[in-house]
Amino acid sequence: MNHSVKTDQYTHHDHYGVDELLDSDHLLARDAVRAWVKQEVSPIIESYAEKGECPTHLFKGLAEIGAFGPSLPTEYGGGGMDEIAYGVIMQELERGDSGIRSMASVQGSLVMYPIFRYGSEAQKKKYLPKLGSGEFIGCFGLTEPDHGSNPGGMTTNIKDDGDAYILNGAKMWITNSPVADLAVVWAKDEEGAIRGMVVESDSKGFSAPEIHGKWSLRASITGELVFEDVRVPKENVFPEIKGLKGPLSCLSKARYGIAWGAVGAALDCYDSALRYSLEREQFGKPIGQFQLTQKKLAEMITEITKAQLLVWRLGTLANKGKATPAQISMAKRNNVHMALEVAREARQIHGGMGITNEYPIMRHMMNLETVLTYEGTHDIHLLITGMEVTGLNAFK
Ligand code: TGC
Ligand code: FAD
Repeated sequence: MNHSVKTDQYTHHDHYGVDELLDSDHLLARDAVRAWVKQEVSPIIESYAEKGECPTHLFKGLAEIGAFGPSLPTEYGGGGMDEIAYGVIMQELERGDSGIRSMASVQGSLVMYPIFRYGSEAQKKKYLPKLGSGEFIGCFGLTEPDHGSNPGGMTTNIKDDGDAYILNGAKMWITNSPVADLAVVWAKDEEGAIRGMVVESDSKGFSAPEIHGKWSLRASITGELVFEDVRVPKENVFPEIKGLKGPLSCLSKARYGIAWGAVGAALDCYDSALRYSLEREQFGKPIGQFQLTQKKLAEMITEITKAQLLVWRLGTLANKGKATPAQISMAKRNNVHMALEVAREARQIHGGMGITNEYPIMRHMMNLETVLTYEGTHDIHLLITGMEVTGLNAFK
């Protein structure tokens, strides 16, 4: 398929000297990923999004720039960096496109991380190096057709059958499932405990039909997972972890990356709007000279700056192992919502041009509608914060 090519004019915006809070490794990682996005993603992304096609050839490049599990140990296929490096990498990827960041989030935080954290030594050795190098693509199956915000209600189940379990059920909205070599799947055992396992996609009874018709995250591939009497060898089940805290702890890792990533999408919208406001003239002057345009731009960069500081602080807590799930929820909710608002304001500044694929705005805006919903919806994260401040649980 032919894809048209675009030039990326992005320049970085840092109004509070946040770069001074980063060390040389963070800056090196950030600049390398930014250069890769400019060269490999920006020229083609509008075209792939328009056609609703995933640029799967980028998986290898993502592996090469260290986007899969940046903060996991190198001996297990990760990047051996800290949590802030992981964050800045996600920010640069999502500056390119939320779907590209999704490719990396799922592989690193929802497939490699659970195997690293909960897998047996044999599982780690078998899967992590190949996932880290992009030789294997993974996906994460938690959500079901009837259980999205409430994954604890899942009905996908395993039954003991000697040296294997028999897996039955279905998962819905699974990023990368149609192209995955393996899936990390969460299912209930015969005692009703949630267990995690690695299911290889060539197993008999495994299928992953693609979901079509998305207006959002169009450059990311999404599918179902259907299990019909799939035999899962017992050695593929995570040995110790039981209960919802298994998958939720992986979500904490991925939500952290999204909180950083959303700032990237916002920065790209702001950057485009600022440049447009200086170039576009109406009534004999640049539209950036009108007070109402300046109000929009000033508010956008103020909110972006607050979000940059929020994730930097979250990163310093994460580096000490002290970032709580509730703190991560607050940052994910705030930053994704902020990015969506920035995209909407940027769209207005671009006038009619803002609805076209000449500019990245509508693509980011549509992508962010998914980001607002997956990994816990905006309102679920609000209720997590509400629970923390009141001590009262709205879910029970
Ligand atoms: P609840 O009783 O509160 O908790 C069950 C157990 O889990 C523990 N826990 C966590 N542990 C680690 N990290 C977290 N973030 C945790 N949140 C809770 C909790 O302490 C408890 O432990 P224990 O020892 O007492 O058993 O569970 P609940 O059933 O009441 O549900 C709470 C709720 C609603 C907050 C939770 O279920 C939730 O977060 N729902 C949202 C579901 C969600 O985020 N799904 C995401 C699917 S994956 C996805 O979207 C990938 S997109 C990929 C991409 O393309 O980027
Ligand atoms: P529902 O849970 O049905 O929610 C519908 C509405 O009800 C929402 O507004 C919600 O906030 C609200 N609501 C629900 N409960 C409450 C409550 N207690 N109080 C107030 N309001 C409430 N999942 C995976 O497992 N793996 C993936 O890789 C993955 N990738 C995805 C990719 C895409 C493109 C999308 C769109 C989703 C993906 N998801 C994935 C699923 C995603 O996590 C779910 O869509 C999300 O958790 C919400 O579930 P739901 O869509 O079933 O909505």
